[in-house]
Amino acid sequence: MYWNKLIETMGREEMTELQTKRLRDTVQRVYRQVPFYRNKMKAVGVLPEDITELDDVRKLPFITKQEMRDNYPYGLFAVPLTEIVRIHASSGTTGKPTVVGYTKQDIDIWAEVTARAFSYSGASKNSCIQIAYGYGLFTGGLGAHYGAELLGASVIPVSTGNTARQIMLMKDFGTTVLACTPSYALFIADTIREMGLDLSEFKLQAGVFGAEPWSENMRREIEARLGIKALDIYGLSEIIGPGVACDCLCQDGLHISEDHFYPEIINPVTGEVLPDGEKGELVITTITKEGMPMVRYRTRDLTMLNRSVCDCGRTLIRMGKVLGRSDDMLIIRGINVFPSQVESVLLSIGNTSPHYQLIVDREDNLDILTVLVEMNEEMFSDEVRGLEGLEQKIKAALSNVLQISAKVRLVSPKSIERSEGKAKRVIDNRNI
Ligand code: DLL
Repeated sequence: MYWNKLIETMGREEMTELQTKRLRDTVQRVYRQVPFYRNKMKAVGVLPEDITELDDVRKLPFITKQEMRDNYPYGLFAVPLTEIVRIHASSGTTGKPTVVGYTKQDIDIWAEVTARAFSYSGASKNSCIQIAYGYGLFTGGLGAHYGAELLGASVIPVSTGNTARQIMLMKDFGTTVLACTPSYALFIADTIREMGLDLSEFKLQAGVFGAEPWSENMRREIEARLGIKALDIYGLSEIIGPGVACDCLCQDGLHISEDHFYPEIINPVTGEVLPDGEKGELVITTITKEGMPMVRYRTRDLTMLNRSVCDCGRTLIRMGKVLGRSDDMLIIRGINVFPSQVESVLLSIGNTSPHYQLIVDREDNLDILTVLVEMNEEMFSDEVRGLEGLEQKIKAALSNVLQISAKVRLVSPKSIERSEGKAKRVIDNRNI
C-alpha cells in the first residue's frame, strides 16, 4: 500500500530530526556555494551556524521568482554545470524564463517523490500510466514519466495534444491511470462522449491531475464523467516539478514529501509565519536538492497546512487544495476574486459546461467583471426564457459567493478555447 513506508508513516519527532539535519546541510551548502544566498544572509546578519533547529529557518530571508529571473540563467546553481544532468525552464509572462537545473541525485529524488504520488492513487507496477502532460522544458511530462517508470508501471509517454489519438491509445492500450491537467481531463471526457465511445470500453481507474488550480466541484465532475478517482498532484518547477505533494484516496489534503520539501505558510503581506490551519502563502525550502537548492521560496500559492495523521495512515503533513495564486487573485472593486470560486459556483448550478473565462475591463474607472459561461448542448437548444433564467441564476449565485456583481454571458458550446495544458481562465484588460 505504501511506496516508502518508513517516510510516509514516520513519527513527527523523527521527521523533525531528519528535516533539521537536512536544513542545516542545505544552508551551509548554499552559503558556501551560491554568492546570492551568501549575500542575502550577510545582509540580515545570519550565519549558517545560527541555524540549529527547524524553526531557525524563520531567520532566513525569502527568495522570490523575480530574484530567480535576476540570476538568469545559472546564477543560483550550487554545483558546476558539469554536475547538472537536466535543465528545465518555465516561460514567464514577461521576458526570460526561469531556469532550473538538476543533478543526477536530484533526478532520482524527483522520481522517488513522483512515484510516491502515483502510488497514493493506488497505482503500482501493474498499472498502465498515460502521461498527457507536455514533455519538454515544462516539468510535467518528464517529471511524471520518471516517477511512473520508477514505480514499475507501463508508461505511455503520449504528451499533450491530438486528443482523438490520445483516446484511441487510452482504450486500446488499456490505460488505468491518466496524468494531465484537470482542464485537459475534462476536454478528454467531452471528446470521448463526442466520439460516441462507451466508458466500459476503457480500463481507466484513476487520474493524477495538477499543474493548475481546480475546485472540489471540478473534481466531482471529472470523476463522474470519466468514472474514476481524481487525485490532485501539486508541484512547481522552482522546487522540483510535479510531486511536491499529492493527495491520497482519502482526498483530504495533499501529502507533502516533507523529507525533501520543508513547508511554511506565511501572511503574503507581512511575511509573518502563520500557524497550522490558517490560510496563507506556501513557502518551501528544499532540504535535499543539490543542483539548485531553494531556501524559503515564495510560491505565491495560497493554501494551509494540517499536521494531523490522515485516515490512510500517512503522517506526512498535508496541504489544502490550492485555492489560487496570490498573483492570479483578481482584485475587482477592491474585492479578492479567485477563478476557482467562479468554477465552483458554475459547477454547483449545472446546465453549463465547466468551461468558463473571466474577463475584467475598466470603464470610467470602474472594474467590470464579465463571466463567459459555456452552455451544454441541451441548454443551448432550450428556448430563450430558459437561458435568461439560467443567466439570472448564475448571476445571483456569483454575487452571493464573490460579494460583487458580475455580468454573465452564456456562450455556445465549444466557443471557449480549449487547452491541452494549463487553461487560460482570466483575461484582464485593465491597464494596471
Ligand atoms: O505545473 C508542475 C506540475 C506539473 C505540477 C504537473 C503538477 C502536475 P510550473 O509550470 O512551474 O510547474 O507551475 C507551478 O502551477 O506554483 C501553482 O500555481 C500551479 N499548480 C501546480 N500544481 C497545482 C495544483 C508545474 N495541483 C504552478 N493545484 C504552481 C493548483 C497548481 N495549482
